[in-house]
Amino acid sequence: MLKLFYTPGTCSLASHIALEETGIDYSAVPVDFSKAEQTKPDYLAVNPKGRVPALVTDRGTITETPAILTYIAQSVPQAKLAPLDDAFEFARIQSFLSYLCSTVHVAHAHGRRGARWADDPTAHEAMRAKVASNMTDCFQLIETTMLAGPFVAGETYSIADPYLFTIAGWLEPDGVDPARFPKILDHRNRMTQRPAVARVLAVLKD
Ligand SMILES: N[C@@H](CCC(=O)N[C@@H](CS)C(=O)NCC(=O)O)C(=O)O
Repeated sequence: MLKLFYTPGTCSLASHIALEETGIDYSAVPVDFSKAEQTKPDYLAVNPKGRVPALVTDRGTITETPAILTYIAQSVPQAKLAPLDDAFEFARIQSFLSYLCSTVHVAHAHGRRGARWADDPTAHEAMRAKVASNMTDCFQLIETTMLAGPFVAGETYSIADPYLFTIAGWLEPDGVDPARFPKILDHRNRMTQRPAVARVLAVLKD
């Protein structure tokens, strides 16, 4: 059985929702950041990167959200979470996942995790000060050129949707008013109406 290591409020939400959408049996194990569990030997034995998510399979552990999402879509093809038999459309989904992972998530992380990139507290402050404008630029691009609507790939729901939903949830904490992005707001509302999303959010509240 697949086992997902997750932390509420983090990017692990995307993988959590995708697993729930498949309907397969899986277990979800919380990693408590308030106790720095991600840095402790027990968790580092699961994921030496010290980050969530990590997905433990019977063949080993997968890290990195795009890889986990793709693995879920390919392992449970009947859930139809990606256009597996269309190389071009699948590449477009992968392109979207990569953008969220390598650009948008990193822009967000500059607000809280500046110590990854600099030791100087004034540099941390300078990084924090850029988060709202960087996130605005990223979401403007998504709104106008990447989100077909109503879902990322158009009418068909895919693994790109829980990932967008997850990262769009960081707009307000990053000081960006989501009202300037009507398609992204509509996407967020549609997502919260999905039973799988509601079930995961209920688990995270407990
Ligand atoms: N590129 C990784 C990023 C994983 C990541 O940075 N996760 C954050 C939560 S969103 C984390 O575990 N942070 C813990 C820390 O920095 O100590 C992915 O997409 O899965």
